[in-house]
Amino acid sequence: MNPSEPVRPSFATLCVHGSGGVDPQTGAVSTPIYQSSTFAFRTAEEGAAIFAGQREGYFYTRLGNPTQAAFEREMAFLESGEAALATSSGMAATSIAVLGLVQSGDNLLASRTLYGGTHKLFCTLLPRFGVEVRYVDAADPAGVRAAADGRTRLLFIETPANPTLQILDLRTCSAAARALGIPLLVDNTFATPYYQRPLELGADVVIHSATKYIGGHGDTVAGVLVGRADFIRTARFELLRDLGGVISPFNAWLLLRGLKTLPVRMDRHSSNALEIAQFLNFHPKVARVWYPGLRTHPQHEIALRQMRGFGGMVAFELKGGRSGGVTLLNSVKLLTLAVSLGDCDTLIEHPASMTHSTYSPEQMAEVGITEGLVRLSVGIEGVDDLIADLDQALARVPD
Ligand code: LCS
Repeated sequence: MNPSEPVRPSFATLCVHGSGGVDPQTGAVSTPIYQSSTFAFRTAEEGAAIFAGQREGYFYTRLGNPTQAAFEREMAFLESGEAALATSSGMAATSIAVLGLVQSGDNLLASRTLYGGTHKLFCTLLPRFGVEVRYVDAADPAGVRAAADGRTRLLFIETPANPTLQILDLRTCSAAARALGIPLLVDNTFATPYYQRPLELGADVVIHSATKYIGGHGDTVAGVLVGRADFIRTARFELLRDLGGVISPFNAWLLLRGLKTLPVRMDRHSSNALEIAQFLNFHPKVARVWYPGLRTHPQHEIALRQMRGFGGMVAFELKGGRSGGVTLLNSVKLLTLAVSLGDCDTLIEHPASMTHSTYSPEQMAEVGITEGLVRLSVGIEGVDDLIADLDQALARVPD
């Protein structure tokens, strides 16, 4: 290493200290919450110049706010991107990113296994505006190429995918997108930038439901986009401005607070999840377990190459199918029967009837969302307590 080069602090240090340090005006260690919808101009000329984009400055919180900006700076830094845009939800981030790139008559390519809300946006809303979504096996570059034409504007993937934890090779996907001259958009919600940084592997835009691990406490709905400065500028001033899915300053502050403990939480989510996956793997009532950290996971090698850890999400297939799943969900005591993920609390849900009920039965079959599939968002509780609860609930599932 060149001794004159500044040493980049570790990811954990960056999470705690942020990219900006203490508030320069007041010395506040915790970023202040600028709970203001509007910002005064010193003169009419200054107001006109800021509105015209000729001068930097805050003027209205839908278009920027210092607390939002602090969170955006932090996310851009942690994801190795140039800039970020915070939004009111993960779905707002996804819709802004996609709508910024397509027009009526265009099409986009998407991997088949996606969060149910994203899938619904692609299957129902986008077609109403003349945008066709073509589902592809994103692991197959020839198939991706064959599905594209002159009106293809982007490739959208999720890895690890919700709910089956399928892993896509980010380098392969980015090479396929590059060959077509289209951007690769990656939903990085499950991995977080602590475990996976798609922009470093050739992706163009990273999307998060910050509701999940970024916030980390189940108390905030929010999203964020990270990418090149010009893309984010367009997203802010041409999409967010019109669609209005802005994050509140208080929620941006909650996310900044969440980021400070991201690595500590992720390490715990991950080690708990691995132990639970191993426990389930040997359980007689369980047919199959999906966790990228298990050697039996079909894309374990890819996960090892591109992720620094495997995260807190586990899916498993009960031998007892749907009725086994219902019994299990109704029998847990410590685990919480709820959707969402990435909270400190362990959450258990049934994708086919809950998060992915927007898929048709044929689409579910295609991606392996069966009636017996159960999804766990493993929290940070004591893992022995979690295993004991799963054990007693599985004992009630009929053979
Ligand atoms: N991307 C992924 C991978 C998600 O899991 C979700 C939400 C979203 C985007 C959308 O984010 P939101 O607008 O909710 O902040 N996933 C959910 C889930 O699995 N259960 O409830 C919500």
